[in-house]
Amino acid sequence: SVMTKPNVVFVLGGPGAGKGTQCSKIVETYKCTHLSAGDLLREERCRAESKDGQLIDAYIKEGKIVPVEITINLLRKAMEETMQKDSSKSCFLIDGFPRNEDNLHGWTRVMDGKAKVKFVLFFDCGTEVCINRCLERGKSSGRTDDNRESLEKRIQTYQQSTRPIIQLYEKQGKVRTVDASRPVDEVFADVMDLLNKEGF
Ligand code: UP5
Ligand code: MG
Repeated sequence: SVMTKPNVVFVLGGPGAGKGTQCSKIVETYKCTHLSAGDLLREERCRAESKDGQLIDAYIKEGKIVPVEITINLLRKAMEETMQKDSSKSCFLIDGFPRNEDNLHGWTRVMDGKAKVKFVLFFDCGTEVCINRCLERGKSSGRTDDNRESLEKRIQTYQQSTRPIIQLYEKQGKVRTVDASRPVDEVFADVMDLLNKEGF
């Protein structure tokens, strides 16, 4: 059967900006599938047979961006599986990707012509708020990168590598920004307005 080309929204923003939280809420209301690149990498790290496990582990702790060959294959597989199970699920929220030029090149190489990137949903949130949210979550998350040392590196990587990607999309008129420093429900109200305007 002919599969329709899925629509993709890249969901970006600093560590703790609320990407995961907002994506969970979006899928409750809209026919979209949430794929968090970070979650996929953390799952892959845990798979006993994964040869990439140690590498992923080290990169995440250091707040560095995992080589795209690994990430793009996880994303592609997850998208294919979703579409095989339910062909009506033709909208993907890709959370936390692309984070740098390497990610963007990998996406273009593997997914160009196979999916349509509609826009970047950018959760704009100050550094202090981001850090405090992650430290708070770190009390119970078990995430190896929710500590001050890793967080400084995550923030630095975000500023140096991910912001330029957002700027690149901005120049193409493809960024939709939401002020993510407010309470969850206020942020989500803006998200809904925006998605409705985009015809979701
Ligand atoms: N919270 C959320 N919204 C709130 C609000 N409005 N008000 C108050 N509190 C709010 O939220 C974080 C915390 O804040 C939660 O406790 C939440 O309740 C609260 P969350 O929704 O989880 O924010 P999110 O933006 O998803 O934060 P996350 O920590 O997941 O962002 P990161 O971008 O840092 O993490 P990610 O999982 O995407 O990546 C982790 C690492 O994986 C990267 O550092 C990198 O090493 C690696 N990675 C790659 O190498 N490549 C990739 O493509 C992706 C990841
Ligand atoms: Mg997340």
